[in-house]
Amino acid sequence: MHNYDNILHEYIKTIDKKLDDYLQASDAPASIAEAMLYSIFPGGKRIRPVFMLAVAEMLGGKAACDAALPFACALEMIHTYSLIHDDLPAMDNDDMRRGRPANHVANGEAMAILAGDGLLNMAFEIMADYCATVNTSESVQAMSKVAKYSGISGMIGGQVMDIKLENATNVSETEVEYVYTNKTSKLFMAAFGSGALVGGAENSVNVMEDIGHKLGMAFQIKDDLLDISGTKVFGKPIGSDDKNNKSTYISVLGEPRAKEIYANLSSQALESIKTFKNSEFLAALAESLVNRTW
Ligand code: GRG
Repeated sequence: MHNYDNILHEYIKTIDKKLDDYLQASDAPASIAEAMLYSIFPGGKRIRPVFMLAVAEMLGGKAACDAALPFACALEMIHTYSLIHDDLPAMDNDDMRRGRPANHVANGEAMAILAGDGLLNMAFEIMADYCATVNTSESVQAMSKVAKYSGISGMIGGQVMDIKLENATNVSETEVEYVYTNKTSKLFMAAFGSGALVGGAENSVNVMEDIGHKLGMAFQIKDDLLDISGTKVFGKPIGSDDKNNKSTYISVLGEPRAKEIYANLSSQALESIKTFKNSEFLAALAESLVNRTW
């Protein structure tokens, strides 16, 4: 879809330009600035910030999309910090990320830890500065949501349980669901929920977050399926989950059931998106994400 590609390209260009502005504006020592830039550029799919901008624009128009930009950049910085830390020897110990050496391999472990910390702090500085400028309850709620869903009641909590379940036997579906919901879905929920808040659509926050949850779960199951099928070309090495003895829907429930859950979540999320006006781009984006082969 020609128009879809153009819109996606424009969103990514806007996000990348703003990320660059934020990072260039700091007076940090060159070594840490370079280590932070190393993981932000060239980026990955930018799926979370694009979702946030698309949700805000669908619900609140162009002005809402502009207002969502600081939160979208903050979310991408938090996502990137999590990838840097996840690759460290103390965590998943992966040497490659996005097709090139992981941050700690390129910049050393100390600088990689600090680059992750630097991105996390900068994310909150950006959101706090924006909230102080516009002084609205919606913006403060949006920041709070990003904080909660990336913290111990979200991504960090999911990562903790993921580590605890490594090498465990008799892992239940509920335990894996907790990990997927928190480690992966919560950042998608932050994108959808904060996008709705900044889009001035408080009434739609819950339904948006439900869509984010389902898409995040489907995204993670797809990631697991790609990890075993050997078609993942851009990301962690193939078979990474197996190497780390991760519990996944595939290892706990079997591949056919994992595929069934994935298909149900994807179609429910898509159906729900399509109930909104002006949802063509968001629906196409969600569809391309769940159908990805990379
Ligand atoms: C270190 C606190 C802390 C958390 C780490 C996000 C995470 C938690 C670990 C990364 C490993 C992983 C497989 C997480 C599940 C979510 C996921 C598939 C992340 C990769 O996201 P993409 O595919 O990455 O959007 P790109 O490179 O495209 O940005």
